[in-house]
Amino acid sequence: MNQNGFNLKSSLLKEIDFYLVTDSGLSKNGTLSDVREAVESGCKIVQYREKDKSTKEMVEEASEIKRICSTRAIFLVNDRIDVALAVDADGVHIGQDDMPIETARELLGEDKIIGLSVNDREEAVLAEKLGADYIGLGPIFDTATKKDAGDGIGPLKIREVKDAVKIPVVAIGGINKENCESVIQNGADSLVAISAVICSDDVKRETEYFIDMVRKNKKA
Ligand code: 3NM
Repeated sequence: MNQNGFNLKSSLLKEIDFYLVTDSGLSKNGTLSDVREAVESGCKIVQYREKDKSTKEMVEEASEIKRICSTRAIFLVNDRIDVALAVDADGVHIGQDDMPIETARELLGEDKIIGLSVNDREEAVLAEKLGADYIGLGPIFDTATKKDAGDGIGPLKIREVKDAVKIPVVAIGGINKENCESVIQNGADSLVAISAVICSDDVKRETEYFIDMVRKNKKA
């Protein structure tokens, strides 16, 4: 996944439909089961987001997730560049208050993927300038999953951001089956729906639903 540099990276990212982010605190069936089911359903990108485990546990779990993703899905680690390096993940996803993206790039090298969370057009333009490979834009709707996410910006803001950058825009925050079409119709390349997928009994079914919905609405 990572030896062919930027062009492959950006073309892979453009093919992403549904993006899985893990959360062991919310998961009904466990993080490894969520990853397995989502990847088997065709999910092409997985972000390991873990706030409650020790570094040792994280390295062990990340290493297993990498094995599950293998050549089937891009595997990123949220925030923890040390964990990403330890297991040779495909990259990281970082927030505005995490390590500066320039430092993350120095540590990870040019061929790894770095995604950055942004809240508006200004942050998105800066993220692209600083070398982010994609942006996570959110929260689109109010969400209880991330306590400090702030108020939803609304789907119309997606178009504004999409028109300002060339890198893929992944929408996140409060996205569910009822509101997801508006997210893609307003220009998002991909979406994350954490609770809507991993709190369900059937992660496979929910993943397939979101993948189909994104594909249909991108074609429309
Ligand atoms: N980041 P759910 S919102 C992890 O706005 C995360 O950057 C956000 O969870 C951001 O799909 C969020 O359950 C939580 O609402 C998304």
